[in-house]
Amino acid sequence: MMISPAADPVTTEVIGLLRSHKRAPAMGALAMELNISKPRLLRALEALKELGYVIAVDHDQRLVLTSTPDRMTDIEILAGLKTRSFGRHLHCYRRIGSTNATAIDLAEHGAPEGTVVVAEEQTKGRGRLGRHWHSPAGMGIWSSIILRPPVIPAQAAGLSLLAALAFAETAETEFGLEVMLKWPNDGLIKGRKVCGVLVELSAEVDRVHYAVCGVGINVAHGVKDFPSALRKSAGSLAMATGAPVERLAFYRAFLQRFEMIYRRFRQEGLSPLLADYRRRSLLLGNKVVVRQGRLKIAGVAVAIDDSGGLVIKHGKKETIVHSGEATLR
Ligand code: BTX
Repeated sequence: MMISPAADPVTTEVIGLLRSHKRAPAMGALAMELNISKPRLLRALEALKELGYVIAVDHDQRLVLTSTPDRMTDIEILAGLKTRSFGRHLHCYRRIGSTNATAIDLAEHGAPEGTVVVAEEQTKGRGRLGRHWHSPAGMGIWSSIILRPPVIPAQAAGLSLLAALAFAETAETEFGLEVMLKWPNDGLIKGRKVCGVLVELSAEVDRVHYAVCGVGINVAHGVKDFPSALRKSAGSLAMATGAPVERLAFYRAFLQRFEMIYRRFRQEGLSPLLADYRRRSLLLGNKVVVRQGRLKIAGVAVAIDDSGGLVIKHGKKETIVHSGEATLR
């Protein structure tokens, strides 16, 4: 089900007014100011309360917005979002199968670059290679962005690296955390996976039609909120900082950062951005195994080349891999 308080112009106006006044007018005066009936205003206030806004009435009967919910709704994401295209078209859901699946559907129907699908909960969150991504309600940021980069498919592979880099830079800037990137697309903090990226492409040999860049960020989980199989490997921003983390503020900062990185990628390609990725690489300089289906490549990760491929040295030979599951040996 979609959540879109912004779709109702009255709700949008009411919340705008409440936000901009420490003490907004009393109910009757507010209805007059908005040129709506009092019952219509009451309906909008009820809808806002249901979404978790706390609106008090002070001794003069004036309305006071005392708190806003940390919910991934269009109205809240857009409040203070400083991007040109990322998130300017927003599809917010309470519960969805997979934001990537819905974004692919929207992209097929012509949704513009920067369109975002975000959900409070995913019931069929996708990882890479058909794996599952655990995405419980209210705990994380489960979101997909539609991109239409003017590149060939091989170049679009770099988008996974850039989304992971955007996560790392956001977590560092917002919280001073140290993030390591496990090629190609895991964001780890204190050895635990906090962020995963799944890029799905529609392309012909010479041209990408669109890329859907799905990003999952664990925000509020404590260890016990993960299924037992993930308790040793997964982490969240709250676990890393040791304090509650507001999803909305982090998400806005992430969208801004990712848009900045992506614009540079469109103008200059991947290679100027890779230094920032390499600095955070968990694998470089270490013994690794990369599995690609049944194929297993073992050696030392010596470089990430300018196309984003991992260069593995074994004996005197070097192999460059562009996809796969890497583990430290
Ligand atoms: P991945 O294949 O690299 O990681 C999936 C693996 O990670 C799983 O097999 C499991 O071991 C582990 N895992 C599952 N859920 C979590 C979690 N919440 N935190 C840490 N580890 C986990 C990574 O795939 C790509 C994930 C992308 C998820 C986003 S969410 C929004 C978008 N929509 C969608 O369906 N997928 C993407």
